[in-house]
Amino acid sequence: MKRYSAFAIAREATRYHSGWERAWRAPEPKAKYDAIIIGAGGHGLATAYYLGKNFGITNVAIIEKGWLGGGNTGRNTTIIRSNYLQDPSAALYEKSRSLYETMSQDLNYNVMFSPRGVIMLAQTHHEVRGYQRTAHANALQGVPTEWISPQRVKELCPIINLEGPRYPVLGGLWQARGGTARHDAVAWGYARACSDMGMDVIQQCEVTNIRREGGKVVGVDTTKGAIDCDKLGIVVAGHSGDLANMSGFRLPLESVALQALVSEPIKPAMDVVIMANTVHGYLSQSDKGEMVIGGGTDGYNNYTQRGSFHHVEETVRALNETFPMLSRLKMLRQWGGIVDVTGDRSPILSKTPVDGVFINCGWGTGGFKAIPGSGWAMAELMAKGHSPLTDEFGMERFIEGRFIDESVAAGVAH
Ligand code: FAD
Ligand code: PYC
Repeated sequence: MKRYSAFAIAREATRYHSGWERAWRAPEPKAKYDAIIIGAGGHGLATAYYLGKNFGITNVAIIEKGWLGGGNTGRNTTIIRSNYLQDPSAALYEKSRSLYETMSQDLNYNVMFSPRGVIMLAQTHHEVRGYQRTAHANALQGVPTEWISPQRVKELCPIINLEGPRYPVLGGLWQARGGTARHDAVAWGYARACSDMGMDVIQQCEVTNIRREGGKVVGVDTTKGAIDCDKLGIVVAGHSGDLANMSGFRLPLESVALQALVSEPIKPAMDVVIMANTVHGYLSQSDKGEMVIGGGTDGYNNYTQRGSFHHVEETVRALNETFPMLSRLKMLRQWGGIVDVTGDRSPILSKTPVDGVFINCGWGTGGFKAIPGSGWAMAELMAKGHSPLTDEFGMERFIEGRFIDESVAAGVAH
């Protein structure tokens, strides 16, 4: 595949952009692969990419029932940070954040990583204690974060109102190298790189059954026919429960909709990301100028990939106190994704009771930031049967009572 470069853009500009190749092939499935990944979201594609890049396993298919990146990966608000409390989480999320730093160069695809900084506001004394504790934990883990005063919050984000009548701003947890990236580009960049390594990204192909023989996986049935494999990775976020059912085991998670919305575009108003977890709202500004806004999950389990009016009202009402300028903006569009939430708000990267079947799920409301690190770790788990980054995240932790509690870090969304 030809490399993207400034030279290529100049060359194509002189010939009406007629020379660009397709970014990835659209193959029909082969009869058999060494490994199949179900789900062409960011986590599935990244898993396939690192199987090839780090372990030379390229006879791989990534099977997607819709279009690649059309699940939560293309619906999320793109906040990237690694300010988690527990050591195994910090290791995984910081690995991921650091891979984002060089992702555009590694994939030869501009994912628009923007380390503009993330503030998690403290608006109750409980949150002050929680975030100061996280800042201390991060210092021990080697993750650069900092507890900052209300005045520093105001310097970093002049449009904020520190003196809200109910929840004045008492400080914040600041991660200067956190930020955002372009969500579609992350999926597209990985898909292009996978296709370039000879992998098959098969879209519009739903997996309907997992075939097993003697407790071992032998293949999948799909809407494009049966496909055999030696190893299978299930990476389907909100549909993980369905795929686990097909494999004959159950998962300790719930599926629920998480919604977001954007305002009309305005001139640059803020150049950091702010999360206000007490009131359930968060905010950043996209490169197009839209204010990107989200709140908490729907209060009931559902598989709805769409927005609802009550959510707009609740979320914008919550944020208006702290960002009064929002009250003068028109909201443009809203949407939803189905997120997969575990009891300890930490993911599952695990072997399963079926030999050869591995599962990557439970990222809930916070898995975009984790895409490269999760793919890196999951590929190692699938290739070698073990990864230091996934050791603590096995599904057996829910039987053993060995939870990795990240309810404070997951914050706004649960
Ligand atoms: P997905 O991108 O959902 O991919 C799974 C794929 O599996 C889908 O494309 C689906 O079609 C496919 N699939 C399902 N069943 C089958 C089947 N039977 N056969 C074939 N394919 C199948 N995270 C952050 O870190 N920061 C944020 O700011 C953030 N904001 C969010 C805002 C919203 C509104 C939402 C919904 C989520 C947000 N998240 C955020 C969470 C993040 O989006 C997810 O954790 C992450 O994208 C999950 O990626 P994935 O690849 O596991 O899943
Ligand atoms: O995990 O940082 C996050 C997040 C922000 C909004 C939704 N998830």
